[in-house]
Amino acid sequence: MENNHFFDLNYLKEMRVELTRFMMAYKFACDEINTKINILSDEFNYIHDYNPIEHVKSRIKSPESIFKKVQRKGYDFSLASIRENIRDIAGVRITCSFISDIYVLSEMLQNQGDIKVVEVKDYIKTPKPNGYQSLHMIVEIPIFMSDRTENTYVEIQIRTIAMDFWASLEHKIYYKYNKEIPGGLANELRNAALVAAELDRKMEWLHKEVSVIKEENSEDTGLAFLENGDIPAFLLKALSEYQKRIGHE
Ligand code: 0O2
Repeated sequence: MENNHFFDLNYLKEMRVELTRFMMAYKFACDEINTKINILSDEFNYIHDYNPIEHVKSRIKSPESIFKKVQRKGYDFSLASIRENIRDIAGVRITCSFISDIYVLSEMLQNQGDIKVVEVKDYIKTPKPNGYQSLHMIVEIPIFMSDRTENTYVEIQIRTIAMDFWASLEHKIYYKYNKEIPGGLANELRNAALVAAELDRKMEWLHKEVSVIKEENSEDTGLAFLENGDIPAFLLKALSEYQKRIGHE
């Protein structure tokens, strides 16, 4: 009885603290990545004339899902093995307007000094056979705790609104049919993915055309960025004074 860990109160307490620490690191990692994305988003709102970030969602994988994945992949059940092998416990999904935004954003994140890129899977250049498209990155970031630093993996998925729309419907259908989507439906989903990709290409083209026209107009007045209603009043005032001084009224 004495040797049975499950009746040892101290052992159970230690286990609880260990597990709490383990899951907490992933929550903090999500918070860190969300902060980085919020900073980029605010910077885009204030400095540039449009923001590529449409939505951001984050989630921590449930213990049940972690357990199932460990079992499915045949990994060891120790915390050390789970930490090393299950790299999507913390997940952040960013939805962008255009395909080019996905790559701009992924570069910006990859260039941040405290982010180590471990793996990039480009399902946009090479979609999955079912039609799934998205850019996936596994990154590692340091989480500074009171007595240790935990390097923690986060999976970042970046996709367009059209890709996200497709993926969420496919996800629902996949589970509705218990992971065995009937052939006819799977074909229709593949076709829908092609239509979504075509829509993304068209929207990108339109976006570029509009940007060129905007740039031409802004060269005329030099005031393009005044169109952004989010610019603080003191900045507008300073800019207008400056323009008066250099004779650009
Ligand atoms: P959830 O609920 O989003 O967390 P594996 O995890 O073993 O399946 P791998 O190589 O580790 O494969 O991961 P991969 O291919 O990078 O994709 C993992 C995540 O991408 C999935 O997480 C989904 O979120 C998303 N994903 C990948 N393929 C598809 C797909 O065909 N359809 C949809 N709708 N989403 C996909 P989870 O853990 O499966 O789900």
